[in-house]
Amino acid sequence: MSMTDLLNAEDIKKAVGAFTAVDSFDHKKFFQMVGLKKKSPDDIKKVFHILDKDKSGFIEEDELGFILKGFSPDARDLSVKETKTLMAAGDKDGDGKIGVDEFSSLVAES
Ligand SMILES: [Ca+2]
Repeated sequence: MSMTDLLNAEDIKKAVGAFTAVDSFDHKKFFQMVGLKKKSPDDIKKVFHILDKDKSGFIEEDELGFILKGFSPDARDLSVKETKTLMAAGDKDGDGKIGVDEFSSLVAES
């Protein structure tokens, strides 16, 4: 399963292209633009598992920094500031990583 099996390649390109400037990343707009918000709960979980590169069941801070690359290999890394902001938005229980339910909530809120 790859990201383009789940999301439209053109939408991914546009969404990644909208946040090329450092510290411009807005996860709410990004999840809308990339088409994730419209997807079924199952598909959102599939996207989570793609972003969980080491298959730990969580998106840890280092994986979160590479979240854009998970959508498009040539995308930039998030800055430390963007990564921390996104972690703070997604990590509801404060354990320092994002689980599948937290990710689904984060998308639903966007
Ligand atoms: Ca992980």
